[in-house]
Order: sequence, then C-alpha cells, then structure tokens
Amino acid sequence: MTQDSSVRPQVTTGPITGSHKAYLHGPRGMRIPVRRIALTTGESLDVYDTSGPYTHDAATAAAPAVDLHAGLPALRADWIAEREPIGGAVTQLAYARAGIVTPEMEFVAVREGVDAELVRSEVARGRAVIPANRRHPETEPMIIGNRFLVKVNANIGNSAVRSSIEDEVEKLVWATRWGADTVMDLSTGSDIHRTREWILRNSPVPVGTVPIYQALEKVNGDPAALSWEVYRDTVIEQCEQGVDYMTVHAGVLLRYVPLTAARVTGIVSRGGSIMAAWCLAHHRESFLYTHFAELCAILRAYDVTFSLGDGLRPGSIADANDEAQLAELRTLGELTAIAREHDVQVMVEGPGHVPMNKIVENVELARQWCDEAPFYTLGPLTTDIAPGYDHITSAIGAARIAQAGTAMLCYVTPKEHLGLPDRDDVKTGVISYRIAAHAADLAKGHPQAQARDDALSRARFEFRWHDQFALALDPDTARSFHDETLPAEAAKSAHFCSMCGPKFCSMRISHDIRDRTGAAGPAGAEAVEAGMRQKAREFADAGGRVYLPVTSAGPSTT
Ligand code: IRN
Ligand code: FE2
Repeated sequence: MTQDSSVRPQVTTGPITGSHKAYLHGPRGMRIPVRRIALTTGESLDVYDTSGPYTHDAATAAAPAVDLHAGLPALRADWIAEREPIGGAVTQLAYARAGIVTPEMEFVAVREGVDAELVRSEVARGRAVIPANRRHPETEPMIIGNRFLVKVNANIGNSAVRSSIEDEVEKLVWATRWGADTVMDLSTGSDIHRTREWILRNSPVPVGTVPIYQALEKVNGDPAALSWEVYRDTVIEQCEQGVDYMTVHAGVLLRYVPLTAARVTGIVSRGGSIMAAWCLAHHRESFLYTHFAELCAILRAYDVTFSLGDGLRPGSIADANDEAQLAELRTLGELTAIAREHDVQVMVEGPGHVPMNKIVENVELARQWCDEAPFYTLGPLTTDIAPGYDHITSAIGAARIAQAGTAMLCYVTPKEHLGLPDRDDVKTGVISYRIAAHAADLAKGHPQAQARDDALSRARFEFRWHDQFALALDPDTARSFHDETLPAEAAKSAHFCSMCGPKFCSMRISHDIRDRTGAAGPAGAEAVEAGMRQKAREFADAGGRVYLPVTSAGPSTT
C-alpha cells in the first residue's frame, strides 16, 4: 500500500436504516452482497447492494472493521491468478467468446438474478461489459448492458480549486452507499495519482477515469503540448493502478471540429475540447484515433474497458442530434469494431442535452452504428432553463433514455454548470439517478424490479410506516419528513399522515370500503360497487369538494 499516514479519511459506515448487509451464496464459495430489508411483518426483501463492506454492522463480530489505509480485501485475487490467457488475452470478452463462464460472470449472474449463460453470451456478443481491471481485485463484479439492471455512475474527483483526498474518499463511500454502481475519478488538480490510489484501493465498485485530464496536467495544461507518448504513458500508469474503464475521446476527428462552429454552445466536453484544440494546433488527425490499435493492445493486457467518449456531445437543447454529434457517433462505431477485434470490452458514451422528442433517436442510432455496444449517457438534460435543478432536468431524460435501452446513466448533481458537487450533492445526484434507473427497470420488466415497489406499496397501504421508510431509496429523508409533523412514535402506526389528516386519507377510506365489503375479488365486485356508491354519497353530502381548506399540510396527492 502506497498510502501515507498524512491522509486521514473519515468515511460513513454502518448499515442503511432499516436494513443490514447479507450475502447470497454463489458457486465456488463466493459471497454476493445484498441489502436485506427486514419488515415488521417478519418478511424480508433483498435488494441490489453496491456499498461494499462499509455498510457492515460494526456491532457484530462478523464485520471486520474497514481499514482505509490497508484498503479493501482482494476479493478476486485468486480468480485472476488461476486463469490462463485465451489466445494471449485475459479479457472477459475473450473468455466469453471462448465459451468460458468466468467467476466474475457467475458473481454477476447471482447479483442480477439471471442465468450465468445469459451473462456470458451478452458479453461475448459485445452487448454487455464487466469492467474489472486485473489490477483492481477489490472490485465486486458488476455488468453493464441493456439486458441487465440499469446502472448509475457517480463522478467524483477534485479540481484545481477545491477538495482534498479525504473528501474524495468519503464521496466514494457515500456515493456507493446510496447506490452508485461505478464511480469516475475526474480529478484534475494536484495529487491526481495519490487521490486515485486512495479511491481504487478502497472502492468496491469499478472506477473509471478520463486519462487525457492527467496527461494534460503533465504538460502543464497546454493541449498543444500533448503527445501520443505522454498520453500512452499516462494510460499505462492508470492501468497499472487498477482503473477499470477509461473514457477515450478518439472520435473527435480534425474534420469534425468545424461542424461545431455554428453551435450555440460549441464543444462542452472537457476531453473533447482538449483533443479539438490539439488537432487544430497541429492540423493533424487526433493521436487517439491514429494510435487506437496500440491503445487497444494496452487495455487488453489489463482487461480495461473502453468508454468511447462523446467529445462532441450537444451542450444545449439547440445543438441536440446535430451533424457534429452524429458524425462522431459513426466514428465511435468504427472504433467499437476495432476494439472488439482486439478482444477489448467497449461501451459508447452519449449525450448531454437533448429534448425529449429527440432522445430515442440517440439510442437507436448508437445501437445501429455501434453494433449494440452498451450505451452510457450523461443525463440527458431535457431543458436548459433550470440551473440548480439539473439533477431533475436530466433525470427526466435519463429515465427516458434508459427505458429505450441505455445501459448506464452518468449522474448529474444540483451543482451541474455551477460548481463542484459536495457530499450532499453527490447523494442527491445518486438518488435522483437511482429513481431514473429503477423507473426504467420497471418499464422494461426486469424480474427484480417490481418486487420492491409492491412491497413498499403494501407497506404504505397498510400504514406500516417503518417498513415504508426501510424500503425507500432514502429511508433517512423519508423518516425525517414524517417526523417533521408527526414525530411521536405512536404516529408511526397511525392510519393517516399529516398530508391529508385523519379525515381525508384516501388510503384509510379505501380500508373502510374493504372492511364494509369484505375481501374484494370477483365475487365481491358488487359489494365494492355498493361501497363506492355509499362513499360517493358521503362525498357529495360533505360538499363534494376535493380540496377542503381546513385540513392539509401537503400540496396534492398522487
Ligand atoms: C458519460 C456520457 N457522456 C459523457 N459522460 C461522462 O462525462 C464521462 O464518462 C465522464 O465522466 C464525464 C466527462 O466527460 P468529458 O467532459 O471529458 O467529455
Ligand atoms: Fe451542460
């Protein structure tokens, strides 16, 4: 461990309210983490868990204390050491193509509740990736692909003006606590290498980077001073450290740069603008493009996954789906094919800012042109008019684009366009994107998705407030909102809340109807009908108005 003692991160540990960490047993004695939500009915529900050992209950003997200086246990070390290369390659893609189901694939299959053969065949076909660098044995394997649960990435990392290693390690732990499936370390300031080392050694999820950022630091921030050699050495350095996937803006070609001239917002991608500046300064084709095969050879040796960057993504509603964006996407398709020839796993990045009517086209073109490589998008923001709320403008687009087949969503925080996100922003961004991802999983009919909704709906209908909190994406906030108006413990079993008060609670009225009519079912339909008529009379007698002035603290009900 290269970490020095001057850095003393303090991270959030302990179980999420209302649940505890448990493990499912997989093949070869592997233990697959879940979050087990215990309900007051005596039942429990297991949900997907990205939080690593940090959510162990420190009070139990079985939970080893997390030692940030030592890093997480090397879960995959034996799997990696034991396997032989296939035709010289050690990538999940090479094994999948050879018909081999790796331990990572078995792990992922249990995690997703699907057959290991489905995992293997989707990876072999290039429709899914398992980002897992051989030098990041601490990572708990996960899969990104349209046939699997929609994933969420959280960007962390310092900038020249703000933040420390301590803050970034806490953001990593905090983001995965709330459900980030991967994190990207986008550090650009000082200490890039050290910050990344701390993040990698303590990360239970795959870590992504954009190596051009560090390469630029090495040439003191002058894009024209970049070279293939500086970039290559940076990539090798990051591969050695254990970075699992890398954004490479190799589709920003010299001839595409003029296509951005008439745009409202030009080039908004950091990596894209760096490469465009290099191409223009030298009037040469991008070294990322001309050396792409060499790059493939490097990533192949570590099983690092490409995330082909969208350096020309639209940065405004006006620029969505324009020629610059689509020209780059065609090139990303060409590069996808080259990477796969080298047995390197690939995903493709997408926008950005896109109005709702142009979202689905993005997925369809990416699918066609990039041969169904997993699509990984940044939002998209569906309008430009709400700085301060771009986690919402973009979660709307993210839900839509995920439903259409996007495999991973890069979160956007409330600080987007305004500043570096802090810890609270990270949580807000992750929860917003978990909502988008889950809404898409439900719409796509993923077998694991609906069980949680049904459990929460039942808890809500039966006024099991503690269960409702425990099943929530964010139990702490749900509970504290309830406490604001009804803090007494007795209110946690009350058959109403302060939104509508006891008289106007629709759920309570429904219970009354059921009580009067007996169990509803085909046989009870007539009785229900009669009950409804009775309720309609009561409603009319009471004045027939839905919004009665005296009662409610809440604005409306859904
Ligand atoms: C995801 C999809 N499109 C872009 N992204 C993410 O944007 C990318 O993975 C990285 O985390 C971030 C910064 O990219 P640029 O601005 O350098 O392109
Ligand atoms: Fe933007």
